[in-house]
Amino acid sequence: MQTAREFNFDGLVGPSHNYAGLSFGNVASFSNVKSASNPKQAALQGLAKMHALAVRGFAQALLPPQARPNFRLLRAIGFTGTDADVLARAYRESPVILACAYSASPMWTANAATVSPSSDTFDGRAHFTAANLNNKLHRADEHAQSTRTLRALFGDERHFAVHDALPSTPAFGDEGAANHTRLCASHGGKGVELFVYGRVEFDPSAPSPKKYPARQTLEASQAIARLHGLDAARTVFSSQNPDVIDQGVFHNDVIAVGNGNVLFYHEQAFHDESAVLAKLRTAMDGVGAVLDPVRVDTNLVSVADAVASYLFNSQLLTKSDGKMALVIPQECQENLAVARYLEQLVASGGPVDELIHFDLRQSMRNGGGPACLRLRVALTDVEAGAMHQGVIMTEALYATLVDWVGKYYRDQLEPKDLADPQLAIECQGALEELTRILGLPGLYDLT
Ligand code: SUG
Repeated sequence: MQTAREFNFDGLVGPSHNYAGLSFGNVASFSNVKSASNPKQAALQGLAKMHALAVRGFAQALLPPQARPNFRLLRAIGFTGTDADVLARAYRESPVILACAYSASPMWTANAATVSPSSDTFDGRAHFTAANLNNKLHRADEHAQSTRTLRALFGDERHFAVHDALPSTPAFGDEGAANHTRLCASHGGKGVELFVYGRVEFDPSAPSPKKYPARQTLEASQAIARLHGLDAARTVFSSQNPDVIDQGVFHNDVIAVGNGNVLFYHEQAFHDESAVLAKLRTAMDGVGAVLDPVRVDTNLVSVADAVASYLFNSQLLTKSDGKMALVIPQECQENLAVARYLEQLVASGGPVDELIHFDLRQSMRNGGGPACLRLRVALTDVEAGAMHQGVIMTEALYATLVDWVGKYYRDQLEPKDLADPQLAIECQGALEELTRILGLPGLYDLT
């Protein structure tokens, strides 16, 4: 077994971070629609998390923002003329579609792709499949840039395979790593991959939510397992509890998170809790790991409190002493029930003995917590050396990016500002400089 580390690739928040209320089923996105955002603060909050975790010795990198506005989308639906004409007419005729073209959503990189480390796959390479995110117009085009970015970072085909997104049709609705977690004895050894889906396209009798959409299908999860060449004995598919989707749990990472042999989850997360635990135990037995379930009962934390605080949208990080830290948003400490639960969790002598909290309010107001902001990629030392190095968080990169944000980002953005042609020019200038900072010329397809 090779030594391996889990890198967290956080999404660098882009200069047009805004609140457009585009995600039906995501309570925070819906409740903050059309409020003013602060892109500068959003980017600095995200960078502060990356920096603090890198300083603590966790492997930390970033994924760059996507080009905004998405002129390809606007032109494809009939807005023509100069860039300024396109923006003015889109704002006049369909401000919501303009907001889609300006969406902040690529910052939540847990939705960029599903990742299987090399120790799990048939050909010993790390596999990535960009998520098609086809449930929402504002996210449905992200996969093109996500694929391009992942190929720029993980271009060495001796070690990495980056697959195109699944066909963009409801049967293959795929939201990436937000509905996927990996359990193992150690990151470098074989693992068990758990895929959680919200509905089954070709089985109308399977559980599905009534009110809000289920974004991930079983068919999509199965396709990814096939593409990545996962071993069936180490792959578990489980249905999310449709009732919690209807309470605002639009991705499974809003109600469960796994790391190492620990599954931290809410009692109501799964449609059939005992079946999923039994399957995980059997599969983990095959890789020499013993499941350590940390189950949170409804009488301690309700689903509503979990959704409001994002307790489960936390990062579980293994420290050098083998214990785990839970990275939480500060909303967890402001929610009485959750704060009380967390106090008891760290005192319980269980796997989690530390809480690290961050102010991520700008992201939280759009329904994105610490776990949404990062894509996990477990890499052996050789693989880590083979990926593009310019995105790894260092003191120097942090300082450069803080200056860059200071130079290009506004500290207030209201819905009407999306019509300002100057904003598009500022975004373009910022990304041009970013490609130089990160050493990624040609990252964006601006044709
Ligand atoms: O897809 N919000 C994102 C939040 C994604 C959170 N990711 C994970 N749970 N992994 C979404 O709903 C809101 C955009 C807006 O309304 O402006 C948005 O897209």
